[in-house]
Order: sequence, then structure tokens, then C-alpha cells
Amino acid sequence: MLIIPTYNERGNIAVLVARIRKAVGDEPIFFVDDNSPDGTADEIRRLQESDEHIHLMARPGKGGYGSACRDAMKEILRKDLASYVIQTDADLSHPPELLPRMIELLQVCPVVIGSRYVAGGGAKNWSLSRRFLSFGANLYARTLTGVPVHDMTAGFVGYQAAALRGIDLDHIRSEGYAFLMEMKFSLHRRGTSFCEFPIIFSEREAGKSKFSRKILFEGIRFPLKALAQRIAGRS
Ligand SMILES: Nc1nc2c(ncn2[C@@H]2O[C@H](COP(=O)(O)OP(=O)(O)OP(=O)(O)O)[C@@H](O)[C@H]2O)c(=O)[nH]1
Ligand SMILES: [Mg+2]
Repeated sequence: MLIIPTYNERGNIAVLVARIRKAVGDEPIFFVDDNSPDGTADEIRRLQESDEHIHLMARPGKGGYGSACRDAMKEILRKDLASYVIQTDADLSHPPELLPRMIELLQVCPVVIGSRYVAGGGAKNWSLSRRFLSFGANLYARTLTGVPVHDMTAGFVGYQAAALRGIDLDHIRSEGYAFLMEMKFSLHRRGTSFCEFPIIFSEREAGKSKFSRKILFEGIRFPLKALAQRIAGRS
């Protein structure tokens, strides 16, 4: 089952679903929309009329990317809806055409990461400075958290349900992309192993980024928090 958090993604939904259907047939999709002012939920409901494998969790207001993913995971585990979940963004940054590869790897690997930083991976149309910044941020996150993953902020991630049941999702508190690091950190601490495969990340073409200063600071803070936990755990 796919988890897709949405906030003001109306212009991306139809293309996204069409590409997913072409890649993986009727794989269930679990959207979490936060009452997007642009009517994203209405667009999802329109597609639901002809596609019974689309679920929608409609939340009352903007609660953040991290909490949207977390609520979806908790609901899927609670109702035992799937043996694996794959989170991906609505902005087509993660190629749906690679979902079959992700699903194949999930048969043998508890957590699978679509990675920009393994051989064959990368990002389309990124300037040199953007590449440098992203690579540096990843190195920082990997070193401080101690998680042996090349793409710590990867948002195209598959989890076996059993791996998610091994961590306490209520303890994962990050709102922005730090959520992605926090998940990997918690899973690593439980001894979970990771597989990475290359993806080419594309910048969004439609809609607006929800990136903010608050999300950036949270992303800088989390690896420091993780390092403190590691040090405390040793002593
Ligand atoms: N439900 C929900 N979804 C969100 C929220 N914030 C972001 N999203 C979704 O999470 C995914 C990632 O958000 P993006 O805006 O693409 O963030 P980003 O990838 O850091 O930024 P860009 O790709 O550069 O625009 C997208 O599908 C968003 O629609 C939120 O508060 N609630
Ligand atoms: Mg994005």
C-alpha cells in the first residue's frame, strides 16, 4: 500500500495516479490530505469514483508532513491493511515507474530506500550548489545519527509492516523532512537493516513547495538530538 501525504497538490493528483496505475496496477493508495485549500481532496474523491483502491484520510487542517505519514502508518497497522507500506510524495519527485523495483526488494528487505546517493542515483536539473548542499546535509545527518544509509532524507521509502510494528510511532515527533531521518534512526536502533536502490529525483513541476525555515531548523536539530541520544546510550 502506498502512503501519499498531500497539501495543495490538486494539479498533480491525476497524473500521479495514472502513472502509479500504469506501473503497479491496482496497488492500494492511501492519501492523507490536510483540508488543502485548493481542493486536492475533491480531486482525490473524483478519482475514487472509478478506483476502489484509493483511500482518503481527510484531516481537518495542516498538521505537517511527518504527522500525515505517521497517522497513515498507524491507521494501516491498526486495521492491518497491508504487509508493506511505501511512502512517496505527490509532487512526482519520486518516479512511480520504480515502484515495482521497490516492491520486489520489500520481499527480502525490511526497509527499502529509493536513494539519490548510491551509484546510478541522482537529481535532475540541480545546480552545483544545490547538489553540494544536499550532499553535505546528508553527510552531516549520516555522521551524527550513525545510520548506515546514504540518503538519510530520502522520502521514497518502503517498510515491511513488521518493521514498523517494531518501533513506537508515537515517539516519532518530527514534522518536516526530519521525520525521514527520525524514522531511519529509530529503525536502526531496533537493529533493522536497510536496502538502497538508485532513483533519479525530479524537482516538482506543479504546485508549491511547503519548505519553511521551521522545517529547515528541525532538520539541522534532529541529527544533534540523535547524537546526544547515542552518547547517552553509551554511558
Ligand atoms: N497532509 C499533508 N501533506 C503535506 C504537508 N506538507 C507537505 N505535504 C506533502 O508532502 C509531500 C512533500 O512536500 P513538498 O512540498 O514536496 O516538500 P519538499 O519535497 O520538501 O519540497 P519541494 O519538493 O521542493 O517542493 C508532498 O506530497 C506535499 O503535498 C502537510 O502539512 N500535510
Ligand atoms: Mg517535494
